[in-house]
Order: sequence, then structure tokens, then C-alpha cells
Amino acid sequence: MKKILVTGSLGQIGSELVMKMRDSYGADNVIATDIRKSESDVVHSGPFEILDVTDEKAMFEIAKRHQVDTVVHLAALLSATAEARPLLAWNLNMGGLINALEVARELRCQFFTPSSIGAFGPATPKDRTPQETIQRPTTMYGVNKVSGELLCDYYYHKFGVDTRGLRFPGLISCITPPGGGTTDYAVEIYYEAIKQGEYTSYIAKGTYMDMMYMPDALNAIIALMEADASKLKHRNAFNVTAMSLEPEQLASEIRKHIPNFKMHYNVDPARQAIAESWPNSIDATAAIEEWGFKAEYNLEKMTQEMLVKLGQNLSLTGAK
Ligand code: AKB
Repeated sequence: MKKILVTGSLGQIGSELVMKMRDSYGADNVIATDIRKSESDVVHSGPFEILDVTDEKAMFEIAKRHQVDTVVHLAALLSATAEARPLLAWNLNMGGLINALEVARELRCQFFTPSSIGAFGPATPKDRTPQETIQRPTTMYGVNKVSGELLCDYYYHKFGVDTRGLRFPGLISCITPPGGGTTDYAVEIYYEAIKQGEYTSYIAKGTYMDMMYMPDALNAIIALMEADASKLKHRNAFNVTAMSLEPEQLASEIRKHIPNFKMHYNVDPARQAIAESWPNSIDATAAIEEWGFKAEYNLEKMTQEMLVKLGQNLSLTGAK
């Protein structure tokens, strides 16, 4: 990777990935784009362009002008928002993806886009879900993710585009909060533990989903992009995970640091139904064997770091 175009760069993954890539590859070599501008470091620390990913001409023009050789396509609606606005989700998630793939094809770029545990459905084996298995999701987000995985395979086989992807679990980070996902509770719980000492979960007790701390997710993206292509049997997309959690486990780990932390439940039927259609835990053996995937953070280590770093960030913004 020498010149990288990133879409959705002000989102949860993008806002950290852009900064990490600018550190590794040089600030001027990472072209950050998003549909809006903000006061984020992403906008001020290197090239930034406004881009609506449904506008292929604009995406092509930016990519060509900056002579990019890599496209990292992150702009997408997450599961809960996609379920509430399915047509918008189809147009943005699939329209944006095919535009980004076309740019990669025309400019001969390497390509990365994330898939998700949302690509699985109720008929998928729930525990240690294999890399290759039944994928019949019942959500619009899942339909987008499965179609996206297939489309990326198609661009590789048909046009030789070097497409790569990961099936991410819920991502937990202390920098940019996610928006509109089903796993967002696992991030909100840390914010509320620090701010209020209590949290009301919209996901029911006993509902397991895979999770990963953001530094592991960023390392996984870079490791996969830099992996030897001849070793990759599963390009789009690899199961990756660090832990399988239900809400009570997060609460009791937080209590080790904030003993009076209280957990309440007010289950949201829409997000609970999505969570129940997803696996309890996925199997990352293919990623481990084909390109050496490794997660450094477990629940204990992540919680310790989240509470310290988030505490610092919130007191800096005066929100604590
Ligand atoms: C979501 O909850 O929609 C995402 C995901 C698991 O893809 N975090």
C-alpha cells in the first residue's frame, strides 16, 4: 500500500484506521473522505475530501487525482439503522460498494471492505460458526454483507481486483462511538459506567455475540492487506473475533473497577431480534492459518484500557 483512499473515514473504524495508516505510510499517502467534515484529527492531519460514495464519478475523480493504489471502503449503514431504513441501506451499502469496486477495477487498486457477523443468519450454526457455512441472514444489513462478500469474490475472479475482507464482530473503542449497530451496547456500557455508574442494556441478559477491541481490528485490517496473496484461500471474508460476550460478563468485569456499577435491562425487540439471528461465537481458524490473525485483547485487558482511556477522553471534553 502506497496511496490509500479511505471512504467513511469519520466513522468508528475510519477515524482510527486513517490515523494509524498515516503513521505507518505517511500522512500524505492516506486520502481520507467522508460525506461530511468535522473537527476530527482525520480532517486536519492529512488530505481530506468530501465524498458521497453513491457518486461514482466523484469517487473516481478523487482516486485518480491522488493516484491511489489502494481503496479501503468503509462507508456503510450498520445493522439497526439498515433495518429501520432498508431501501436507503440497499442504495448506500450496495451502491457505494459497487462504485468503490469499479474505481478499484479501473485504477487497478488493491481493495478492502469489512463484512460482519451480520452476514450469518438463524440457520447458521450458532457456536464456533465455521468460515464456510450456511449464510441466510434475515436482515437487510446481512443481505448487504453477503451480497458484498460475493461481489468482492466476483471482482477478484472476473477482473483480477485484489479484494480482501474481514467478517468483523462488534467493535469496541474509546475514540469514536459507533452509530446504529446492534452491538453498540458493548461500547455504550463503558461510557455510562464512567458517566453515571449505571447502564440500561437494550440487549437481553444471556445474549452472546462476538466482540473485538479496536486496536486488534486495525491490526487485522493491515495484516490482511499486507498478507501474501498466494496464501489466501478465503479473501472475502475471513471470520475474526477476540471474545464472545453477553451483557452480564461486561457488567461484572466493569464492577472489578467500579464496584457500585449497576446494570438494568430494557430490551429493544428490534435489536434483540437481530442479535438472536447472529452467531454466539465464530471460528477464526482460517484467518489464523492463512495470514496469522491474532487478537491481543481479552475482556479483562480491554476493560482495563477502555476505562482508563475513556475516563481521560471524557474528562478532557468535560463530559465526565
Ligand atoms: C452492528 O452491530 O451492526 C455492527 C456489526 C457487528 O456489524 N457492529
